[in-house]
Amino acid sequence: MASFIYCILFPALVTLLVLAWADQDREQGHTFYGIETEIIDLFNNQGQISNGKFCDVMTKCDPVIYGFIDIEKPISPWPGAIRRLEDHEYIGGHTNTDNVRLNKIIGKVICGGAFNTVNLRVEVYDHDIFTQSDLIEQFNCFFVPHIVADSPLLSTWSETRVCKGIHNPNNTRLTYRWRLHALPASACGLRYNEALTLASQQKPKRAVV
Ligand SMILES: [Ca+2]
Repeated sequence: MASFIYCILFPALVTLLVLAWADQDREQGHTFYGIETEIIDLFNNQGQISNGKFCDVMTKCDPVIYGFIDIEKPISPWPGAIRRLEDHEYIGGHTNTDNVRLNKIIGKVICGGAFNTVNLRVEVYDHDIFTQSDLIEQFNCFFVPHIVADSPLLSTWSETRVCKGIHNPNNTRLTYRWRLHALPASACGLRYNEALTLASQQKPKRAVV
């Protein structure tokens, strides 16, 4: 009898308690999400770097763009939660152009916990062959994700918004949009694209924010 209690009944009770706790956790708004952001257009009409000087003398800029979805320190000054260069996601590199149509999506898996403001941080450099790259602009692209879809397939984009440039805002402009969807707990720890594949194979489950 004792072995039945210890080997079967007790583990079963523990499992039930854990599942009940997990359900309560979801009901309270602590669940798993995928955030997607699309970096749409970069405008730098005057071909300037962050201090107002021109990127290049004879040619247009050579913009190299990086992005990072910051949910840990969204309203902190740069670099916020970016700790290493590798944290940045490479968005694209272009030569001899001031304005760029990007349409590049980057996503992030949120493993439980609550969050409010999100900051898509975007950094743009002018690449030079013989000298160090010059900073064109650092952008804060804030949003509060108030709509969450049950699955990636049901997720819809927000309206297009304009990021805030912090060095040369009268010259530079960047547009973006966002969307948010629920993820299964098993997506936690995966890269965003892996999580997306996993979620698309599962039946949608209602998320609560
Ligand atoms: Ca250049």
